[in-house]
Amino acid sequence: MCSLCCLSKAPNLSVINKVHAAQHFFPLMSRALALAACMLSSAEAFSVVPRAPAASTATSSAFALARPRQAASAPAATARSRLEELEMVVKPLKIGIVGVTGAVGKEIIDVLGNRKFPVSELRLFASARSAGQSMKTPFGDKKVEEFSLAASRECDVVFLAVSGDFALEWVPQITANNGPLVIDNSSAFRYDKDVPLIVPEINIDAAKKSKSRLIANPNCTTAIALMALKPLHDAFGIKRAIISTYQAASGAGAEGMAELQEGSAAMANGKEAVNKVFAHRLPFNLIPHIDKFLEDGYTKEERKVTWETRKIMDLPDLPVSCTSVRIPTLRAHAESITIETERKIDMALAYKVLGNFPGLKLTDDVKNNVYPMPLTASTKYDVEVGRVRKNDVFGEYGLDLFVCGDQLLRGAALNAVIIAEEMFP
Ligand code: 2RA
Repeated sequence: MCSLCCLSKAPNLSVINKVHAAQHFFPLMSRALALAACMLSSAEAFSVVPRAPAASTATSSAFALARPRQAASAPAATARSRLEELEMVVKPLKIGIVGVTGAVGKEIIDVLGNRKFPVSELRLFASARSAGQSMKTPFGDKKVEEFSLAASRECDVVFLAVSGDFALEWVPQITANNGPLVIDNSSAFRYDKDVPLIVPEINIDAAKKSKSRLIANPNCTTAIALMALKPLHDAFGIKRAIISTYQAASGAGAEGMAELQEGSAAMANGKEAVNKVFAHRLPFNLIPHIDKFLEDGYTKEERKVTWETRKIMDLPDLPVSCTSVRIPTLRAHAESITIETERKIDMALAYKVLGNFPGLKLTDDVKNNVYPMPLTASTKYDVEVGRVRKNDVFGEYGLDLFVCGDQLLRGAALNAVIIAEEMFP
């Protein structure tokens, strides 16, 4: 039986996960085509199939909701009418990206192309300095425009990959009077109670229920950690978490990456490395300092992990302590995580829920030296999780694990694009 047929009949996968899986087997397949294939290869794919309870709350994905629920029990529709339904589901959108010359902006363009996002028009916005430049995109060569409110409001979705100050100034004006949906990568509005803060596989429902025209994309470190913590919380209940991070230069943008690359090249040639972006030289070093220090001794980066974990997981009192460290890797963050749990750990269940969670790849075969690493997680959509073991301090009620995810993808562009996919079925 072909992979797609197997997928379409998989009993405990929702359609969104079948689509995820189909795209995993056939990376160049567009999301629409993957959905069509899953739909056409089995009438069962139309039903809202209950998933393993611990795997995800993403059963109400856009595609799941977009499909007619009654189709599950209705007589099988013809292939033609299913394709017609599909065309209704995937409506091309006018997309604007602000900050296209930065590392995240460029990734958003690529992710839209790779995922065959239905784009009717792509507008690339940047500062006056970059306006007029031509950029090659999967949607053809495009000219960069200077950002303007009027032009951004002509879009259906606007991705912001710029500073928090820019977001504070412009988001209220872009979204005013039912303006475009804005997906903001900055931290400006993340802690506003009326603004959904979303990792789509975890809490897309919060965005769907919200009236807000703004959705905040989380801090990269938080998004990567939560891809593993959510299924573990559903299975065992997380009581507290301690996280130590190993964060790549890309967290400081294209300038941070350039400083690492140029500094490493300089040192390899016996010269000094210059540091302007980072507080100290990054090559052959690590720096336990990301973002500014707060009164309590934590850095703001570390507190973002605490605040955002609580909001996304809807666990307002969860104790989370984080130490954030910048290391000389280019674009994947790694994190060592210890959790204490409410319920006894069952290792088989832990592996099962981690292995089933969409967007997470169980990478844990220590006999063969397989574990998450920046080397293997970079440029990948999935977050890797491994080194999963009971924790000696918390005994039966604790786990240690190691995660690694691409900072520019799950930590920024990919997360933002999946949000848009889910919001515009
Ligand atoms: C960093 N988390 O790694 C930040 C970027 N959002 O610096």
